[in-house]
Amino acid sequence: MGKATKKSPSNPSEVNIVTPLSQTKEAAMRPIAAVVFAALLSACASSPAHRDYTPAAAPRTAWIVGAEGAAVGQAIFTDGPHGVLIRLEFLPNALPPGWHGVHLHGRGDCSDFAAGFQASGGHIDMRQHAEHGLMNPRGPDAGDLPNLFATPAGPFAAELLARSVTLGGERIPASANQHERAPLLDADGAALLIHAGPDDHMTQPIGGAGARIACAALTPLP
Ligand SMILES: [Cu+2]
Repeated sequence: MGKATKKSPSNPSEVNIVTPLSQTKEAAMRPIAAVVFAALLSACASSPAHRDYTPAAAPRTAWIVGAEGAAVGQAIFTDGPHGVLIRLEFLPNALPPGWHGVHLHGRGDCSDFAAGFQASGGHIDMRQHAEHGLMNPRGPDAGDLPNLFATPAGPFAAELLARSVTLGGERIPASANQHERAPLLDADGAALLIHAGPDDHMTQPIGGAGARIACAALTPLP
């Protein structure tokens, strides 16, 4: 702390804070609440994202294929104004118990389960951003997602919002309402990959998440 933080009596915001309230707190809050409420109403009414959003594609469901090539659950992808909502539903014992990294990879191909799902390629937009990691100041990739926790027994499920992608085939440029969104259903599709261990959201290139153990492929409809 240096000279920049030195208190100045001429700072108007500081004067406002120390001025004693001549009215009760409740009475003071009433006009503020009315202004905030009016502002919320007008924001909702004027936001194109709330009023006019047309999904880039209809919702899609894909099997989640495990390392043995059998279905271990399903992934439902729904396009929305702020990203793609992904609901994951797993059968009992679908994954080893514990945390698992989840990413969107650049190719909709889960056919090579015996080879560790290498056909799904790297993370979406790996080359467009400097680094991987949701907690990395120089990241993230569009395909980076929060971790998932697999329970020791019984079915389990999760929902994730992938904010940097669209379920359509065209890239959505950045605008006043949202940042750039990469297409999942471009020519070679995309895949949701689940890794053996957790993603630390920082380490290159995949957060130390380890092997690919499950995969759900999305490909454009013929
Ligand atoms: Cu990955």
